[in-house]
Amino acid sequence: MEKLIITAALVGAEVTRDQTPFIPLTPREIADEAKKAYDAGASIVHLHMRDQFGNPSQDKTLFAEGISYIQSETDLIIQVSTGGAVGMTAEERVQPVTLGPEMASLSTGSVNFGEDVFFNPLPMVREFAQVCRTYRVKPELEVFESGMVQNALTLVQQGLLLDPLHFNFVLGVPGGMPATAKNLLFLLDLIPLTSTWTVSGIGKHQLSMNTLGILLGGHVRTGFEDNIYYRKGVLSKGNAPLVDRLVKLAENLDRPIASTAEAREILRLLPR
Ligand code: KMH
Ligand code: ZN
Repeated sequence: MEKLIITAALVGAEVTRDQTPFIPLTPREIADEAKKAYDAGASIVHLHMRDQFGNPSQDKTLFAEGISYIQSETDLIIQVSTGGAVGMTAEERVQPVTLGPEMASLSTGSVNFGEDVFFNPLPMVREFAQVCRTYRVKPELEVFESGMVQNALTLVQQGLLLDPLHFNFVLGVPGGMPATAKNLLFLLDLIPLTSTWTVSGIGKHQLSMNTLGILLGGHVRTGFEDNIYYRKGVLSKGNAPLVDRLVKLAENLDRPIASTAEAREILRLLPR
């Protein structure tokens, strides 16, 4: 099996300070959290930003500030979000890709998202894929339900996504595909053999989905965007403890952790 790539999704768009005092909000706090996750063993950070009021923002200048702190202190692979928060416009969402990070998330279809809809019609997905190509940014294809794999393969046929693809199966979002082993195996059957993949489990499903990812030879995403608890009823005191428990688990399961250089090679990221 390949070495294990751990992604830390540090912030997300939905978690608030009321839910956990440990969520980082400012670019400085997010960068400090990134450094701790890096020291614990993460090689990628999936980034969202928040404005001065703690609300989700895709403002390019906030991303530029956070990324410059992170890059001065770590060798982390930066993956910006193009998902932002539900209700944002396409123009708002795509902004951070124009900074030319190594990676960006790209959801390849719409999905119910709790009481809302996370809106990703195909023309918007095409546009985001095109911007990624222009800035030589590798998309991480965010899959919340199986139709999104089909859409990704359509974009490959249209020359907008290039082999090898990298998928992130985000399982357990209310309205999306439930976080079960059967669903993960089903999704794995749909993707091209040349693909790499990672798995994210929402809330209490984070650890079980990550464990499956380690066992099945995939990669794993952890962090506050998906889950704020270390165990039932106990908040995690940061993103780093969530990364650290995966490092320990992977060691026990004989799966070495990828360095940032190794992760770049596994994902075939373009040199910067
Ligand atoms: N905040 C969610 C609506 C992504 O980053 O690409 C979408 C999301 C996906 O977080
Ligand atoms: Zn995200």
